[in-house]
Amino acid sequence: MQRFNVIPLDFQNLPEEEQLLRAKEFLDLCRRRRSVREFSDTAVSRELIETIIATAGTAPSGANKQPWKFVLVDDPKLKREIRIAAEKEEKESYEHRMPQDWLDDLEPLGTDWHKEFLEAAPYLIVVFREKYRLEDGKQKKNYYVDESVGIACGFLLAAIHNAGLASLTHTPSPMNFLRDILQRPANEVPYLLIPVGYPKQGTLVPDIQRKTLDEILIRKILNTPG
Ligand code: IYR
Repeated sequence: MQRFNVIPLDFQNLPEEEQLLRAKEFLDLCRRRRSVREFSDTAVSRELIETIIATAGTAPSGANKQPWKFVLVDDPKLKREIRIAAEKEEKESYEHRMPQDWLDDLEPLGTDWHKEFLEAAPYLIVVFREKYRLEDGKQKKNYYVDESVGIACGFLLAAIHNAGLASLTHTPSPMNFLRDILQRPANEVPYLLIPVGYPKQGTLVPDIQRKTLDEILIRKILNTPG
């Protein structure tokens, strides 16, 4: 295998105050992101949503294989088909498959098997992970596929929020029906379903709290703050 050519790194050295300012602004932005389950029918421009998906595609990935596909759905007929199939699985899950502990953990969030948002949101982004690639009819390996696609979804969610749109990370289970409905090949496995749009006016969200920094950060460092 030939090595890639190398090019100078495009890297911006920022003054420290600006670094901290940007980091704090980004934290503040991310703190205001919430999962939304009620969408208005306000349209989202194609250019905006496609720019956001391009951002997800900038994520790092194992051996740069970029093992992801983003299926963008706005067709009401397809959205309805997805809703019907998702609700069928979710009803079965909520009523028979999910253990009581799980149902108890979801109770405060008020979720159930009804998935109106799958039709209400102007766009659904269905993320697929490519468990292998097909090149000249041969199966080629991808690496760290779950990690890579998870990171790309992180970029995607941040880009959606940054653009002033709302989203939900929805994981109907099992979700293989998405491959059939969206006619994706056997090497692609559905990973996450993300409705995107504007929140319905007056949307209420659960008053949840994020863990504090001291709860999530374990410091093994020599430097004392100064
Ligand atoms: N997939 C189901 C259940 C569900 C599971 C978790 I973990 C959540 O944080 C939220 C919902 C659903 O979408 O309702």
